[in-house]
Amino acid sequence: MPAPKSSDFLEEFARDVRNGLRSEPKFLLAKYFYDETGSKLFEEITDLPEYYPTRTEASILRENASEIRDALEGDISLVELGSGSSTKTTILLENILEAQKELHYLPIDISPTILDQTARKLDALYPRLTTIPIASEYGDGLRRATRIAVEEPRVAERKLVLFLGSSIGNFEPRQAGGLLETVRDGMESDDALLIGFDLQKDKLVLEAAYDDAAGVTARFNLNILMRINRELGGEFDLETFRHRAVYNAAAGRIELHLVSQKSQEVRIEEVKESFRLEKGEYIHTESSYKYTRPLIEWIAHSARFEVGKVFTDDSNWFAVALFFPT
Ligand code: AVI
Repeated sequence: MPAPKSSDFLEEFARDVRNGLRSEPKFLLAKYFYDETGSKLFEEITDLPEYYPTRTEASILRENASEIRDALEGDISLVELGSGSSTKTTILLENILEAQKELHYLPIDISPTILDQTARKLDALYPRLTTIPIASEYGDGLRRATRIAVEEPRVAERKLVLFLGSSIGNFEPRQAGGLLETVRDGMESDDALLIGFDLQKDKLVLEAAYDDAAGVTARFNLNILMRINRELGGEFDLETFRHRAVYNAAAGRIELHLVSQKSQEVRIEEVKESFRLEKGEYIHTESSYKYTRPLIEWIAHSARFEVGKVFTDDSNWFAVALFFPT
C-alpha cells in the first residue's frame, strides 16, 4: 500500500495545481507524474520500441565504460543523482570493479524505499561493492557524499557523479544550468560528472517516442489527472482528454499536452476552485528538451564545468558527456 501523503505535500500539490490551471496556457508540473502508478508506467515507457533514449544511453555506456572509468586516475567512488532503480549503473559498476579492489556507490534519490531496495539488491549481487544510500535532494545529497568520501578512510575521495537518463532535459535550459551549478558546488575540483543528453533529431522520431502505438505514454500523461482526482478530490473525466506530443522545434523541446475534447468546467475540491476549459484547449504537462553540442557547451560553462569527452551512438541520437569542474 502506498504511504499516506503528508499534509505539507498535499498543500504544495494543491498550490501548484491552482497556479498551473489559472495560467494561460494551463500547465501542470511534470514532477507530479511520478506516483506509484506513474513510476511503473515510466518503467514501461523505457522498454517501448519507440522510446530510444534508455536503450541508446545504455549502449553508449556499454561501449565506452572503460574509457569513462579511465578518465579519472586512481580509485574512485560512484555517486548517482536520481538513481531510481540503478539499472544502467550496473554497466559502470562492473567495469570499475574490474579495476579496483572495492567500490563505494552512493545513490542519491528522494525515495528512501527505492534506495533501500536497490542497495540490498546490488550489495547481494556484488560482494566487493558497498552501497551507501542517501535519501535527499541533489545539492544536499552531494555535499553529504563529499563529506563521507573525505571522512571515511575506506571510501575513495575522488568521485564520478552520474546524472543519467536525460533527466536534465525535463528542466528549462536556464533552470538546468542552475541545477548543475548546485551539483558543481557539491563536487571537489578533481571529481567528474557524467551526464546524459537526448539530442535534437527528426521530428517524427521524437514524436513517436512520446506517443507510442501501445498508448503507454498516453496513460502516463493522463495519470496526472487521475492523481489530482485521487489526492485532491478532482473531478476530471479522463475520457474527455486526449494525449498529444508535439515537437516545438523553435524551443528544441517535446511538449506533452492533455487536450480537452469539449468545453467543460472541472471542480477540484482541495484546491477550492473550478477551472474552465474550452474545447481544444490544452494543459501543458511536460517539456523534454533536446540538446545540441553548442547547448551542451553553454550549459557546462554556465555551471563552471568544462566539457571533456562526449560519447554518442552511430545515429547521433543521444550523448553521454564528461564534465570537469573548472
Ligand atoms: C524522465 N524523462 C527524462 C523522460 C523524458 O524523456 O523526458 C520522461 C518521459 N515523459 C514521457 N516519456 C518519458
